[in-house]
Amino acid sequence: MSDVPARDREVVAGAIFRGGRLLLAQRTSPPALAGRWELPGGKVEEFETPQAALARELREELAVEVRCGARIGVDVQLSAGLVLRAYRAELVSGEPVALDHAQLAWVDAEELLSMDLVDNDRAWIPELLEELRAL
Ligand code: DCM
Repeated sequence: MSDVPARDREVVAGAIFRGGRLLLAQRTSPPALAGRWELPGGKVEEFETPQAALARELREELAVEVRCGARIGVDVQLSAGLVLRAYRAELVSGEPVALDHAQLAWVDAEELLSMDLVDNDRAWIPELLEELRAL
């Protein structure tokens, strides 16, 4: 038995801002979440950094290269041992396309408030709004 506590596995999500707007992606699965909007991302693999995982997920899902920036918003506990965190992501190359989502949307502050976001991501609305209103 080790005395070192197990660290939470992490799900990372990217906040991409451009021209006063934030990129949202509409989920296709699972059925309970299909049609609802999220910051795109996914699970950090074993031996992968959150930054590398975010870059990999956004490459797979949006066909873009990003540079992972600072954390934004609170930790969201998904289940025992699984935590969801948002990071700023800066577009380095490519134009986002929905490879894994139903569609994408670039929203301003007002539109963000009207989107049907997945419950977990609603925790980040204050910081996302603050950023959009400062742009
Ligand atoms: N998830 C979330 N919000 C995000 C990204 C992911 O709530 N912006 C959740 C949905 C799943 C888990 O994280 O419970 C893993 O995500 P995925 O199904 O996209 O791999």
